[in-house]
Amino acid sequence: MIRLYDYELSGNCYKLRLLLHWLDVAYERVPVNFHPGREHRSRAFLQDINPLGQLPVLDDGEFRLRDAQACLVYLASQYDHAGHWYPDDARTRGTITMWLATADDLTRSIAAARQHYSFGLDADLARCEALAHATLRLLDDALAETQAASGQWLAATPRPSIADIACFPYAALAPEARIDLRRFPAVQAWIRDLRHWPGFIAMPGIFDPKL
Ligand SMILES: N[C@@H](CCC(=O)N[C@@H](CS)C(=O)NCC(=O)O)C(=O)O
Repeated sequence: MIRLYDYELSGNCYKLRLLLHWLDVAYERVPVNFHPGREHRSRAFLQDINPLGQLPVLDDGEFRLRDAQACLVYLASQYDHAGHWYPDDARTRGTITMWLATADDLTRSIAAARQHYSFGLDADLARCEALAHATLRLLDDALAETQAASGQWLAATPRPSIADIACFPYAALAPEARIDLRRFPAVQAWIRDLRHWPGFIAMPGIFDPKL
């Protein structure tokens, strides 16, 4: 059985919960007391689970993987037999990988500022805000172009891909980092579309429109 080292409020952990749910793959959640326990920085966690002191971490039997984007690639490659989430086409995979890298800029900016406002952790807020705006601008321009061509998804796939899952949580959680999404209308439309994709599940701060 897959084990996910998980924290309910983490957008990076939520990416994996979303894909596992959409793939209908059973897994066990191993809750990590990120706040206030800071268990991810404990000696035991650093020694035995992830030397980077970060979540998520995924175990599939003996195989262990850290980094949400790496885990998305693994899960889609291993369990999505229809190939919907990580289509086997060179250009699409190149484009998806480009957005997987961009997802980390949303963690460095929006997640960091959100941790400051929610948990009181230190953050360089001016730097976070500048990087958040630059990254959301990149997303908004790309999505506006796709939407003008009647598409919806980041890698111009007919259905959402792991590129969308990787970038979605922290874009959607931007208001918790005091980033106003009204400047990014194409991003707002894409957030709405993903929330309406059949089988969507929520996390605190990102609501399920069906509920
Ligand atoms: N590149 C990593 C970043 C993961 C990351 O930063 N996760 C946050 C939780 S959302 C974390 O564990 N931060 C550790 C800390 O802030 O001490 C990934 O995508 O998984």
